[in-house]
Amino acid sequence: MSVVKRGAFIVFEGCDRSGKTTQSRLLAELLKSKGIATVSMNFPERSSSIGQVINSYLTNSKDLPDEVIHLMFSANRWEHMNQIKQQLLKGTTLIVDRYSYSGVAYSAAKGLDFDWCYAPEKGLLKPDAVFYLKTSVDSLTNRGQYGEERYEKVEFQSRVAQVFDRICYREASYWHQFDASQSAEDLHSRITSIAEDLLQKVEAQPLDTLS
Ligand code: NYM
Repeated sequence: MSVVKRGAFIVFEGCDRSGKTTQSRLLAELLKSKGIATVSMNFPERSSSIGQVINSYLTNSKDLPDEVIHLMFSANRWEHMNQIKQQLLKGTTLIVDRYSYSGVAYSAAKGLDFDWCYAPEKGLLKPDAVFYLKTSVDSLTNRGQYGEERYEKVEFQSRVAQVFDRICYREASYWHQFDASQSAEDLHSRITSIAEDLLQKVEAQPLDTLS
C-alpha cells in the first residue's frame, strides 16, 4: 500500500504592500508548473458570512470593537481548518497569504495585549514555513499613499512591522525573513529554493498545531 505524502503548509506574512501577494502567486505558479498539486488561499477569506463581516469592517462600512473583529479574523481561520487539513493530507501544498500572525500583528499594533491576541490561534494548524517579507519604515514611507482600506496608514504599518519582528524572533525555527526591497525576481528565487527543500522535508512529517 502506498502512503500518501502530505503537502507543505506555507504562509506569507508582512505589512500591507510588502509584495506578499505577488510572491505567493509566483511560488504557486512555479510549483504548479512542476506538476506539484498546489492551492492558494488568503486570509481574511472574504466569501464566508464571517468573511463578509470582516470585509465590511475593512472597507469601513462597519465598525466593531477591536476585540470583536480580532475574534472574527480568528474564527475565519477556524472555519477553514478542516478544509486546509484535508488538502494537506491528500498531498496538496497550500500557499497562504496571511495567517494567525497577521491577526496578532494588526491587533497588537492597536494596543491589544499580545498574549490575548495569540490565544484564539492556539490549536490551528501550524505552518511548515512562514516567509516574512520585511519592509523598513523608510520604504513604507516611500511607498506613498496606501489604499483606502482601514490600517493602510504608514504610522500604523510601522507598529505592525514591530510586532511582526517580535513574532519572527520568537518563531525563528520556521520563519524566514527577507528584505522586501530587493527585486521581485531575486526574492522569488530565494523563496523557491527554501520552498523546494521544504516540500521534500515535510512530506513524511505529521501536521503540527500552534501552541
Ligand atoms: N488582517 C488580516 C488583520 O487585521 N487580521 C488578520 O487576522 C488578517 C488575516 O486585513 N490590512 C488585516 C491585514 C490587512 C487586511 O488583508 C486585509 P489583505 O491581505 O490586504 O486582504
